[in-house]
Amino acid sequence: MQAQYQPLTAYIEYPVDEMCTKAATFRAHMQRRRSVRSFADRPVPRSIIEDVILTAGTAPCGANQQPWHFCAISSPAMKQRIRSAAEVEEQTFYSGRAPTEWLHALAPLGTNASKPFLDIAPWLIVCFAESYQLKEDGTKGKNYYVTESVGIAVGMLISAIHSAGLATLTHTPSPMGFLSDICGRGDNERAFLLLPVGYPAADCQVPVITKKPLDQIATFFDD
Ligand code: IYR
Repeated sequence: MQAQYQPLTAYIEYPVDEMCTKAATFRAHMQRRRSVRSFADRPVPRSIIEDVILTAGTAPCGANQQPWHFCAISSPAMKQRIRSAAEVEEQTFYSGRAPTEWLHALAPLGTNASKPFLDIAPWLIVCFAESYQLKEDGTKGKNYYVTESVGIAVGMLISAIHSAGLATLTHTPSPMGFLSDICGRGDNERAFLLLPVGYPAADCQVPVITKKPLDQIATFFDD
């Protein structure tokens, strides 16, 4: 297929001082984001969930293949099924499957096998990665940079949720095969991440953690 180009009309250039303010303001905004494990059961309008998913769908990705699918669940019965199945997996994880070193790394977060947020949060967004395409004639097509692409999309999804004023958690029950069954997704997709979305509970507590400073996460070569 021949490439087709059009002018970049959507780009907006800001004066440098305004760029500096924007970058710093956005940083401060993102630094207020916390992973939340304790949600209120207050409802969240579906249109917000549609918008944050559409934001994720703008993510850059390998060959523009958009190898993702998002299942947005507010059905109480489905949330209950997901919670029950996740807690079965988590029980085995915390009581034997997880190596001691892993449990040691999780200790500062205080997590355990109980996952009430899975049926209390008003929405669950289950993110699937399309490992390969399944064409109409039944043949398979290759997708490129699937993990990178879906990782970027989910990062944008989390930012969009935070920006809307809601809280979420990157939840990874492992293994996640039960999510494909409950959501009815095909063999060419694998569950990537589960995000409960909603308001934090009024008495929500978060672990005391710090993020690495700039000199530990970046090296500049600019002299
Ligand atoms: N899936 C488990 C364990 C867990 C693993 C990591 I890495 C975390 O950052 C947090 C939890 C759970 O959800 O409890």
